[in-house]
Amino acid sequence: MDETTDSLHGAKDVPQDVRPHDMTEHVSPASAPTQPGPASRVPGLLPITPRQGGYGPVTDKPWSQHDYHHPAAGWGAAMSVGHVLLREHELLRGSTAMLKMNHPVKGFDCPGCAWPDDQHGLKLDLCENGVKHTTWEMTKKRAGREFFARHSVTELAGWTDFDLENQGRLTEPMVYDADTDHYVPIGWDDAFRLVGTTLQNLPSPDLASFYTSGRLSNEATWLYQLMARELGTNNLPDCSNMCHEASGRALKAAIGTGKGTCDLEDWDLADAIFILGVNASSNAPRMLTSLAEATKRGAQVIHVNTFVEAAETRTIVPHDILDMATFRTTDTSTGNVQVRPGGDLAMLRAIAKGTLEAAAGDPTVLDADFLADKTHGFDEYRSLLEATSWDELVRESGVSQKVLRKLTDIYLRSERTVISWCLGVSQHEHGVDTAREIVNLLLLRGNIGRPGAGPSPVRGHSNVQGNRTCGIDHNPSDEFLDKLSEVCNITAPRTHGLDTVKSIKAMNEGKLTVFIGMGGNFVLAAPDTRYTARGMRKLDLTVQVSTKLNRSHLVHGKQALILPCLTRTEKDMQSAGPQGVTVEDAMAMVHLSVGKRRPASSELRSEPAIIAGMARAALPDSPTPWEWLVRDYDRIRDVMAAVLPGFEGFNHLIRDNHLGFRIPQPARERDFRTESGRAEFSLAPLPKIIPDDPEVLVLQTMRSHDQWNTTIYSNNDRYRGVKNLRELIFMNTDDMADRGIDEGEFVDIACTSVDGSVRSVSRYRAVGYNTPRGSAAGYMPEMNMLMGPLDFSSQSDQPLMKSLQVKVTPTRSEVSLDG
Ligand SMILES: Nc1nc2c(c(=O)[nH]1)N[C@H]1C(S)=C(S)[C@@H](COP(=O)(O)OP(=O)(O)OC[C@H]3O[C@@H](n4cnc5c(=O)[nH]c(N)nc54)[C@H](O)[C@@H]3O)O[C@H]1N2
Ligand SMILES: Nc1nc2c(c(=O)[nH]1)N[C@H]1C(S)=C(S)[C@@H](COP(=O)(O)OP(=O)(O)OC[C@H]3O[C@@H](n4cnc5c(=O)[nH]c(N)nc54)[C@H](O)[C@@H]3O)O[C@H]1N2
Ligand SMILES: [Mo]
Repeated sequence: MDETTDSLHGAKDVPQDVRPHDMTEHVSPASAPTQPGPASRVPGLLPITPRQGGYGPVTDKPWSQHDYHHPAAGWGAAMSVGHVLLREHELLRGSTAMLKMNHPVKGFDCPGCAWPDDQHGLKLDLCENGVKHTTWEMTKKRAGREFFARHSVTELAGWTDFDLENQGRLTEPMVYDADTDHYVPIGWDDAFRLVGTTLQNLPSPDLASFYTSGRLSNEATWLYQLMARELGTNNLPDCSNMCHEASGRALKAAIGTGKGTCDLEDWDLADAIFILGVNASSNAPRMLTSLAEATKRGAQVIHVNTFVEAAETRTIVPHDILDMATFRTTDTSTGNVQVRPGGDLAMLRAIAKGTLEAAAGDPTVLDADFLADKTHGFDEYRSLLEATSWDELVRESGVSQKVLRKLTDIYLRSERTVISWCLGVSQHEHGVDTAREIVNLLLLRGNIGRPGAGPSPVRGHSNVQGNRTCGIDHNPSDEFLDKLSEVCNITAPRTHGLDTVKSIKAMNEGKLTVFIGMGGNFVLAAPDTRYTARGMRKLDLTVQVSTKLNRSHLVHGKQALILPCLTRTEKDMQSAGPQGVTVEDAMAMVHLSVGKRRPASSELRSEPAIIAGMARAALPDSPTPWEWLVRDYDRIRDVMAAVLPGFEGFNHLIRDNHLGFRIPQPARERDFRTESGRAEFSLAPLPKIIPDDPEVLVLQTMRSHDQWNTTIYSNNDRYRGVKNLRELIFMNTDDMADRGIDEGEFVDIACTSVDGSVRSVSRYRAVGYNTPRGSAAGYMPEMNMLMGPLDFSSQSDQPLMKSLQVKVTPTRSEVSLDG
C-alpha cells in the first residue's frame, strides 16, 4: 500500500504546564464569533481540577507521546493486567476469575466486549481489556452509606470521573436528599414505592424514558421492555442508538435481518477479511487471534482506518503461551489503507467498480446465478457504478487509484470474503449507506450466506445485540408487539418511542419527567454533555441502576435514586437457587453465564429482581406475575420462548449446548426477508465529506486503550504511545504547521454544529499523529461537549461522533477559572 504510510512520529517529551484552566465549555449562537469567550459554568457538571487527564485520574505527571514499536497484546498486555490486578488488590481473586471468564461450561460471560468465545471450547480466550474490565467490577473498595454521608453531591461533582468510579462498588439503595445535598440510604421497598407512585401518577406513560446500556442480560432486558410496554410506552432508548443503529438499519433493509451473518468459523475460512473502522487491539482484542490465524494461513487481512492502529501490524497471540514465552509475533495485517474520514463508502464503491470492469473481460468474477436469483436492483447498481468516475472515487475516499485497484485485486482473488466494521463506519451521517455499500460489494460475488463469507459488524457491549433481540427497541415491529400482547396478556403501545437523541430533546422541552437508566452513564455517553445535563436536571425523577458511582448519579432529577445491582461475576441467589442469565454475542450465539463470586454487598439485588420490584410497584394490577418470574429465571425464559422467534425450547437449548445456540438467521441461508424476498442493492449518492472551508478539520471521537466507554482506567493510550494525557487532539503535522501550532502546544477547538451554533473546549494539547490531512481525533467522553443536539445522522439518528466539524487555533489568552 505504497500511497499510505504507517510510520508514526518520533518521541516527544514536552515541557509541562499543569496550571488549572478553564473547566467549562460554552455554546455560542450561530452569529457569535467562534473564538472561545467567557465561559458560563454549569455547577457541578465537571471536576474543578487541572484536567490534563481529562475525566481520568488527576495528574501532574509529565505527559509524553512516543512511537509504539511493540506488538499488540502479549507481555505488554500481561504486564498491564498485572498492574491493574495489583492496584485492585485482586491478584489472586482476579486470576481465579480469569480462568472462569468465557469458560464454556462453568464460566460467566466476560462483561466486556461482544466478540464471541472460542467455539472449540478448548482455549481460554483471555484479553487484557476483558481482565481489566472484570477486575474493575470485582474491586474490594466500596462506596457505602458512610461514603455518601461524608461527601455532598456538589462536592462529588467536583471529582473526576475516575475518582467517582474508583470509590468501588455501590452497596445499598440511596436516595437524594435535597435538604442536605447528600445521598442517604433508602430501603428497597421504599425505593420501589417512589418509582411506582411516580410512574402511576404520570399523566401519560410517554413522559418516562427507559434507557438500557448493553450490559443487561437477556432475562433482565425482557422484563424491562415488558414493564415499559405494560405501562404503555415504547420509550426505550439504548446505547445502540449511539453505536450500531446504522448497521442494524442497513442490514435489515438489505438482507432482512439487522445482524451480521458470520460466525467465528466463517472468519476461520475466509481468504480475505476487510476490517473497516475498528481499533481491534484495544476494543475487540480477542479478534487479534482470528486475524493472526488468518495471516498464518495466507489470507489477506486489510485494515481500513483513518489511523494505522496497533492491530494493523503485529500481535503476540494472547492465549498462546509459546508465543508469549518467546515473544514470537504474528502479523495481524497484510495491508493498511488510510481513508479520509467517512471515505469508506467511496472506497467500497471503487472496489465494486473495479469488479465490474474485471467482469467485462471475465464474467465469472460475478456470481451471475446468485445475482439473478437472489438479489434485486443489480442493473441499477451497475449503471450507478458506470456513472461514477474514478477521479470522484479517489477524491472522496482519499485513497489513490493504484491502491483502490490493488484492493479490487484482493477482492477478486478471494473466494470467500468477510467484511467487518465498527464505529468508524456507523457513526457518520452516511453510516447506513456505507453499511449497505458493504453488502452491495459482497453481493456482487455471492459473498453472503455461504461458508467463510459475509457482513460481520463488531458489536460493542457484551449483550448489546441480545438487548435488541429481546425487545429493547423504540421502533418495535407490529409482529413483535402482537405476539407480546398475546402471550403476556397486555395491550402493547403502537406509537414508536423516543431514542437517545430524542430523549435528550424531550427532557429539555419538558416532554419527559422520568428517566430510568438500566446501567450505563447516560450523561457522559450522550452527545452535548451540557445540554444533556440540563435536560436531566429538569426531570422529576431519575433512577440509575448501577454498579459504581458515576456522573449520571450527580447530574440528576429533583428526586433521584441509585439502585445498586449484582454484576455478572457474582452469584445471583433467588428462591429456586442460584440463577444464570443469557447473553448473545456479536455473532448471534446465545449462551448461559453464571456468576460465582460472593456479592459485593448483601444488600445488592439482581437486575431482574430490581426491575420486577419497580414493575410491581408501578403496575399493581399487572397480569404479569413479576415476583414469581424472578424466583426462577427459567420461568422468564419460558415466556421469552413463547414470544421470540428462534427461542423455542430456550431452557433446553442453553442447557444442552454449553457453547450456546445460534439464533436462526434466515439471511445466512440466503433467505432474505425483505419486501422483494431478495437481497437489495442500494443506490446511495456519494456523500459529501470534504468540508468547503479549508480551515475546518473533521474530528473523530474515540476510545483510548485504557478505558471502557465512560469508565477511564488511566490516562494512558499504550498503542498510540500516549502517557498521562487525555485532553489532546491528534492532528496531521502539516495541518498543525498551517495553523502555526507547535507540538504539545495548547489549542482551542471550536465545533460548528449543523445549525451553525458553536461549542468549544480550550487548552487541549495538540499532538502530531499519522492521520490524513484535514482530519483530527480525540477522546470520548471528554469531547462529547463539542456536539450539538442536532448533530445526528438523518439516516440512523446516531450522533455524528466520528465527523465533527472543528477549527483548531492556538490558545492565546489565559482564561480565568471563574470565566
Ligand atoms: N477496551 C474497550 N473495549 C471496548 C470498548 C471500550 O470502550 N474499551 N467499547 C465497546 C463498544 S460499546 C464499542 S461500540 C466498540 C467500539 O470499537 P471501535 O469502533 O474500535 O471504537 P472507537 O474507539 O470509537 O474507534 C473507532 C475506530 O475507527 C477509526 N475511524 C474513525 N473514523 C473512521 C472512518 O471514517 N473510516 C474508517 N475506516 N475508520 C475510522 C478510528 O481511527 C478508530 O480506530 O468497542 C467495544 N469494546
Ligand atoms: N463522543 C462519543 N461518544 C460516545 C461514543 C463515541 O464513540 N464517541 N460511543 C458511544 C457508544 S458506542 C456507546 S455503546 C455508549 C456507551 O454508553 P453507556 O453504555 O451508557 O456507558 P458505559 O460507560 O458503558 O457505562 C458505564 C457504567 O455502567 C454501570 N455498569 C457497569 N456494569 C454494570 C452492570 O453489570 N449492570 C448495571 N446495571 N450497570 C453497570 C457502571 O455504573 C458504569 O459507571 O457511549 C457512546 N458515546
Ligand atoms: Mo457501543
